Order: sequence, then structure tokens, then C-alpha cells
Amino acid sequence: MQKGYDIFQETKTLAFPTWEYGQAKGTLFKVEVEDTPKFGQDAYIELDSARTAFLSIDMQTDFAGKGGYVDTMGYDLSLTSVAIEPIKNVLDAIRGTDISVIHTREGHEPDLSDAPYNKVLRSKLIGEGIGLGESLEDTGSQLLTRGQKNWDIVDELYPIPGEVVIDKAGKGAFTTSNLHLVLRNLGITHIVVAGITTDVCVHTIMREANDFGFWCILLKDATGATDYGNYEAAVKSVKMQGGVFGNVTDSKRFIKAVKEAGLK
Ligand code: C5J
Repeated sequence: MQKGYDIFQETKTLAFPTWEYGQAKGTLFKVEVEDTPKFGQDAYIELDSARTAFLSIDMQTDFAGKGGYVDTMGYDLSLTSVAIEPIKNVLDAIRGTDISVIHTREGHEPDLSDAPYNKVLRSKLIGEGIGLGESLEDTGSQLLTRGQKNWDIVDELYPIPGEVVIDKAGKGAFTTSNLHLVLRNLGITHIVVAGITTDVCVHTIMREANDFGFWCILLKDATGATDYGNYEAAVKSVKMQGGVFGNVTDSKRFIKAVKEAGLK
């Protein structure tokens, strides 16, 4: 621990701790992160490309497109769909490198056997009678239901062969999917996080991952919430206490670091 502390004092870098995790398996590269360890102070985090995963959370029509769950609840879709373009840019930069790409989808079985009663009832109330598993009149599609078009990932970000897709039945992923197992099997230590919504699934998964010792780096322009104030608060709260849930940067700084490292 002292070594990591001393390196940070000298270089302002949260160095990849080879003395704890072993030698790098890929290329070590540094990404600039903001407000670390205090607000107003910039620093760097060092990642091992082969032990880094890019996690794109719930970029589904249900959360970012017309006729989906968020649309049915009456929220402004531009607040969540804003994440599509930055995520596309990141995917373009990392596909073909040794950084792993993982997508998640939130959704339930058509018979709702994996959906808790409280979640279903609340969704019906906010949806004015149309809740999880129920069909919209115009599209006939069931909300947040596996197999439906609106439940799937938006076309712009659709996974390509070799990328992992995790189906989860909750806001988090560590207890309602096999994400933890997949991260462990891939040997991941650092997770670059993007997706929607910042204050709900993104935060829940970051908090879970952080508790299990994964270093999380949130791309703040590659995420969005159904309420802008919640988005701002969610990004800020990651940075409290020296990075209580991880670190924050943006897609441009991450892409710059990937390109400078010459990963492909
Ligand atoms: C929500 C999510 N907001 N993916 N889900 O219900 O954040």
C-alpha cells in the first residue's frame, strides 16, 4: 500500500499495482481522471489493457428509444440517448484491441417469474396502467421483457461476435446475473463504465464492483439519467471521499489514452 501511495505522490498516478496483481498481461496505459483525490485536482489511473473491460450498461431501446420503458414513463429520451454517440466512439476505438467489451441488458422472463412484485407494481403505477411485462397498444411489445425488440440493445451499439452480453434481472448485476463470474474468468481488474441510467443501474453496478475490488472509471459523457440533476449528483458522488465508487473521466480522454498506447 505504501508503494502505491508513494508512486501517487511522485507521479499523480494510481499505478497498476504489479507488485500486488503480477506483471501486466497486455499494455500498461494511463488515463487522465478528474477531481482525484480532491475536487480541483487532476490525476491519472494506470490500466493493463488485457485486464480492462469496457462495460456498456443497458443501452436498450427500453431506456433510450421510442416505445420503450423510459418513454412510457414519460421521461425526456434525449437525456438517456445522449450516451449513444460517445459509446459508439469508444467501441470504434477499442474493438480489435485486447480490451474486453461487455454489454448488459436489464429484463425479465415473459411470465415475470424473475420480477419482484414491488418492481412490477411500481412500474404499472408510473406507466399509468402499463407496467413491466405488459404490451404497449401501438407496438404490441412487452416492456423490459426478454426477447422483445424494445428490450434489446440499440442498433448503433449492437454487440459484435466476441463481445459478452450479460442478461440481468435487476438494477445491479452481481446478484442477478453472471457478470461477476465473467469478470473473474476474464481476469479483469479495471472496468471502464458507460451506459444508462447513471443514477440507477450504472451506479448500482459500480457500487457492487467497487466493493469487490474492481477499479471503476466512469465515462461521464457516455452516461445519462432520466433527470439531469440526478445525473450530476451521481457523477459527483463517485468522486467523493477521494473516489468512493471509483474515478471519473470522459470518452475523449479515454480514447486519447487508448490511441496513444497504440493498442491496435
Ligand atoms: C432503470 C437502468 N433506470 N438501466 N434501469 O430502471 O438504469
